[in-house]
Amino acid sequence: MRLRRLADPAPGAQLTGTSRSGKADTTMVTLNVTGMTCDGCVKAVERIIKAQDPQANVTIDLGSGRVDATTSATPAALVEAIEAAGFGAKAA
Ligand SMILES: [Cu+2]
Repeated sequence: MRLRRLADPAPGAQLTGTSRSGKADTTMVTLNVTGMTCDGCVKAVERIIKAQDPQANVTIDLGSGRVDATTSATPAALVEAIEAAGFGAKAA
């Protein structure tokens, strides 16, 4: 079939493993997280968020409990995951 080639993926199209390369479908999510008492907690919360979205950009302030994440994960998903780890979390 002459037109068959049109359906083939372009060489290198899947190099990054994402089908939306070049289009960051992310939002800025701010959460208030309670129960963080040390840097270990901060790292744990960061890990939890990155488990939801490995591409997430996360900033956490231990003193205020404020968590800013630029991520494709939804606030609800992040709250649920953080609470499952034993912290308190609310969308700010
Ligand atoms: Cu801690």
